Amino acid sequence: LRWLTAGESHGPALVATLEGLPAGVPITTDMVADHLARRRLGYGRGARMKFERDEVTFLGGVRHGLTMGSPVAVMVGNTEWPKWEQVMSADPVDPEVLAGLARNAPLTRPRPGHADLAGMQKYGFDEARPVLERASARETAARVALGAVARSYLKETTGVEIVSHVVELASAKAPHGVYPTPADVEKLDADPVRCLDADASKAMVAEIDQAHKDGDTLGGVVEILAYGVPVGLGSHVHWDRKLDARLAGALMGIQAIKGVEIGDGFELARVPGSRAHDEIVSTPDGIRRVSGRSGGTEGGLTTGELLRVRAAMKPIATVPRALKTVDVATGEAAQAHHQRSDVSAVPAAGIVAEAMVALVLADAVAEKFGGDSVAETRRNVSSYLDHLAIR
Ligand code: EPS
Repeated sequence: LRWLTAGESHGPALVATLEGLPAGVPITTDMVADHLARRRLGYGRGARMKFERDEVTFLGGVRHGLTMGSPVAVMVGNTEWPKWEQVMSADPVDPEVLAGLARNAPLTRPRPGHADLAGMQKYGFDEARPVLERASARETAARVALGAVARSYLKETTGVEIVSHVVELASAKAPHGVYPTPADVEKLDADPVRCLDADASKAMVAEIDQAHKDGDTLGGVVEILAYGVPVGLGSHVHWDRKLDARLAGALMGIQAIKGVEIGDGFELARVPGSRAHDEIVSTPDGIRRVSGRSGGTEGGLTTGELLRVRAAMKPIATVPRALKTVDVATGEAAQAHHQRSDVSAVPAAGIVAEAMVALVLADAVAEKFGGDSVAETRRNVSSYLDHLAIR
């Protein structure tokens, strides 16, 4: 599969294309809109989530609710565009008109933790607008749109289902080792912070309330689970074919993610080998692992057990109690630019992470099983599973 996104935070729309899917994947505007709505959930999001709407339009690749095998193109329109039409116009705008717009004031006080400063230096801009417009996590709406297509493909061809939950928010933690299933998604989406544990959820909400009062922002950890992943996605034979490497890269590519763990991840470095692996046993259901410490990958291949990955999000870098910076127009010490911000976007990051995991798994399924129609891919999947020499 190949996929790309384009579009700026305050542009007319985000667009995304996905090439390489077979024909016959069920997908509708509503299916995409549902996932985009899930991405807007979460206690601690800023004002923009309330007034802005995502408008989904398929531009290609889908007919009557099914993919056609041609590239899928989807547009996520931004209802705030009329306010930004001049500031973000693709065509030149009269400089006098621009000068009169408060929204167009040059952003010369780069925010620590954002792409602002290094982006200005690298691309030769004298203010941060052209950098932050693309660096913004608004772009994740385009990924979630494609993720909706990828997860439908996965479900149709392999039965894989993806669930995420928030396991840490600042110092509040959900109990370790409790994994939500697809049956819990509705409950998770109804929780203010998408946490399965009611007490931990309350503690997370309290953390957000306190940070809000303090003019601060918070990060956290999301865990993504993929159920029904067949054995043998990815490969041990080369570094860039290892599924865990591909998952880590995809998750690190989400704005504000600073760490990724597969299974018990860093914790495995702290225990001896006798307690770090998943012993193999024969059961009436076939060969199984007795535990899930590896997160469902060994040697870069999926094992057929529950796939489990975690991503750590740093606190939002637009801190209301603005951090120290330098005004690049004057060279003077200054306070970083701040207009508004989320206190925390960790619950939303979980939805974005689901999309990234779906895209990585869809890529690995397409590579392993091929097929130009969903029916053909399904036949290839069942033939492979039916002929596994060791079970
Ligand atoms: C974002 C900052 C905020 C978020 C935005 C991502 O926007 P603004 O700076 O305009 O208030 O609301 O996220 C979205 C708009 C979205 O749809 O997720 C950032 O700096 O990454």
